[in-house]
Amino acid sequence: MTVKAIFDAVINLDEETVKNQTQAALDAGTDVNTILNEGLIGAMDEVGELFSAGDLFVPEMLMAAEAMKAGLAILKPFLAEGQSRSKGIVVIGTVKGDLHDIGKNLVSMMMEGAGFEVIDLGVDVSTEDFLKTAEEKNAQVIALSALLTTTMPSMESTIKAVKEAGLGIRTIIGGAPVTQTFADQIGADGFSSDAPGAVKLVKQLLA
Ligand code: B1M
Repeated sequence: MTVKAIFDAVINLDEETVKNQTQAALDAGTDVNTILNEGLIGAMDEVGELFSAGDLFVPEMLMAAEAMKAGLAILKPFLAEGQSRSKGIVVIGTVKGDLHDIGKNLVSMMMEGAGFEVIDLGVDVSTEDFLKTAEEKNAQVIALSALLTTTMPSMESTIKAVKEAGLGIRTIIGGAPVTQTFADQIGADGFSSDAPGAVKLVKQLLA
């Protein structure tokens, strides 16, 4: 049993081994933050790099994310507040009128894997719900996903409302039809074409 075994099991998409090794590491008294940062989060960073390099594809990335989440579920009771500080709070959702959630879920999982607290509002999320939740939870970032050209305007209205609220909340957008040009046009703070890129973007915005 080593933290490396947890890391390797995530890379190998082996959810059962991730669960067993995470439990074994806890039983052996390994520090929770070491398991989290060097085992689970470290592996997801590596998965992101492999994806960006074209050495790993979306299905594998989803499986790795599921394996990581299984380990995270075991650690959760031990991650007492204040012990393992979140890197930031992100409110995420698929915009109003849009029911596609596979890519958004991937972004959400990768962000959790990277150590952010993610509040996932699901699909068909209104501007009001994004803003209200971000305000209530003191989120630093609102992350918007859209898969339909017809729902992209919803991103613009949400970003406009966020700016008007003047709370300093940053916005990032993504989804198959979304481009950097569109992000610039509507005043988003960032755009990424994929989930690992969205994680990098949030890390940069909150650095
Ligand atoms: Co729909 N659909 N769909 N669909 N669907 C598309 C998007 C479409 C391109 C298919 C096509 O015509 N070729 C087309 C949109 C055309 C357009 O607007 N230009 C389309 C359509 C038309 C529709 C309906 C209108 C069909 C109908 O009913 N007539 C309808 C709309 C329903 C609605 O939302 N109101 C509809 C419904 C559905 C299903 C429910 C059947 C299903 C969704 C199931 C679900 O999500 N739970 C579905 C699916 C599966 C697709 C396709 C085939 C696959 C989408 C997907 O999950 N890809 C899609 C065609 C396609 O994209 N090839 C299509 C895998 C996923 C991992 O990728 O979501 O792109 P993706 O996420 C990527 C990046 O985009 C990025 O990261 C991920 C990779 O790392 N990303 C972000 C995503 N969000 C991000 C946020 C970020 C950063 C990056 O920061 C915040």
